[in-house]
Amino acid sequence: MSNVALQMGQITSRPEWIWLALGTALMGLGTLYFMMRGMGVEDPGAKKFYAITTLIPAIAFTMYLSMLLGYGLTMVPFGGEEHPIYWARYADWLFTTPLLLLDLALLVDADQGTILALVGADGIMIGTGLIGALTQVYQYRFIWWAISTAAMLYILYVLFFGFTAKANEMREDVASTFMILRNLTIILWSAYPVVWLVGSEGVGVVPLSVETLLFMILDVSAKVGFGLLLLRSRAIFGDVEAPEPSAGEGTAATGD
Ligand SMILES: *C/C=C(C)/C=C/C=C(C)/C=C/C1=C(C)CCCC1(C)C
Repeated sequence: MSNVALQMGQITSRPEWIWLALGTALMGLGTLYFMMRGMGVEDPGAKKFYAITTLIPAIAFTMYLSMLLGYGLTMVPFGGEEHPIYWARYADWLFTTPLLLLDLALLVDADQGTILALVGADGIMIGTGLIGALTQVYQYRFIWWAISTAAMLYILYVLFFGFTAKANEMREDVASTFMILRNLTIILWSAYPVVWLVGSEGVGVVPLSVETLLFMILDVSAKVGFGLLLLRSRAIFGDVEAPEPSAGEGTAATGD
């Protein structure tokens, strides 16, 4: 058997490979779709949203591929056993979660101090999550989980209070798009610590294949689903585009 064939055999010998393959495909398709949609966009504000929102599934695509091919996987001993841990998730999340927050921040025109605080808390959330995933003393894994969850609660608090207050001062379409994306983010992000806790990183009552499916659904919804809702909204265009003149007879009589 050739080397390549041997490696292919290893991929399908991991039952979760199918969900990693599906995740890779959906992230790839999402990236291509956002790229194609963004090609004709001229508005500088909208271009910014397109660039950020396309980058998110693009990064996830590379990390899903690395997990599928077995590179993003390592074995960690804890509780007297070796456990398969997909570390590449954290490399993905370290970059994609701040970009998602940046999308929301740009939408409500958040100040730089708030953005810095959010991105900092986000780095702590993902960094301590990774340390927890790689920690070998079983009980200590849950200390890191708790710190990571505290950082997440801070982020969701800022979205729920600070950002919402800002959104209410914005144009109607911006405020309503923000509310939808805010709720989606709060619901989806809150599920991550739960999946981690019940999955192979935590107490392990949910098998790795099911955990991989759950993370894939969350990742695709929080990135591609989020992007679809954001990029098809008029909220990403600046004020100049907001009043849509109803072309036709009505205006002709006024003479201007
Ligand atoms: C596209 C990927 C997204 C939106 C990922 C979000 C990930 C989280 C909100 C992860 C949070 C975690 C905790 C709060 C505690 C346990 C460790 C993590 C990293 C799973």
